[in-house]
Order: sequence, then C-alpha cells, then structure tokens
Amino acid sequence: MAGEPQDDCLFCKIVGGHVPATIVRETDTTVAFRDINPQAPTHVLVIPKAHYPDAAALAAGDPTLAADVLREAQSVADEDKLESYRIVFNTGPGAGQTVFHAHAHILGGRGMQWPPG
Ligand code: DGP
Repeated sequence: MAGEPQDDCLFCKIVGGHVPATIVRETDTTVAFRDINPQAPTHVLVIPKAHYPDAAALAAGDPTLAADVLREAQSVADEDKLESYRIVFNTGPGAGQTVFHAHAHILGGRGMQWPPG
C-alpha cells in the first residue's frame, strides 16, 4: 500500500530508528537529518516518514505530505540562518537518485553554480 514502510529501505530504517542519523528536525510527518556525504556547509535531507519512492510519487500520492516536506525545508534553512539555499529532488537514477525514498536535499552556506552538474 502507498506510504507503507519498506523493509529494504534505508530511509525507512532511519525513520524507524534502526539506522542512526544526525536528526535536526522531526514533525509528525517528516524527519530532517544531515547528509552522510555533505556537499555544502548545510546539507540536510528532509524526508516524509511515509515511504514514497521519489518526489513525483509523493506529490501524486499525498500532496499535503509533499507540502510538509517543502515547509520543513524552509524551517531547516531558518535554523541554519540561510538567506539563500537550494532544494534538490533527484528523481530517477539518471538524475543521481541513489536512495529510493523521496527526499529533498537542502543545500546552503556556500555559493552555488547554475546550471548544476
Ligand atoms: P540521492 O543521491 O539524491 O538519492 O541522495 C541520497 C543521499 O543520501 C546522498 O546524498 C547520501 C545520503 N545518504 C546515503 N546513505 C546515508 C545514510 O546512511 N545516512 C545519511 N545521513 N545519509 C545517507
């Protein structure tokens, strides 16, 4: 069923407390934690607690939850006092997605290039 935890999902294990992470924020529906391989001074992942494989599936399956993720992105930025930041949803292997549980990368604290690589 859509949103149900998956036994083989790393981020579901973080939600369940079975894999450790540096959690910076938690709400009823989301968790935000520091990326294990940071690409910027602030690099936080915001995930829905419910399992959706990517951002598109999340938006289609639970738009309110997708909005919760975006709202938390701003809260992370506020806590780290970021005036500017980038939100990235890698969607599909060709775009660099490696963990198939929807997540927003919040990147900030340094200058950013456009277009991204
Ligand atoms: P993506 O490539 O867009 O699917 O992003 C997955 C991110 O997850 C990547 O930047 C590294 C991060 N990551 C992978 N494994 C772990 C982990 O065990 N803990 C944490 N905190 N981050 C992880």
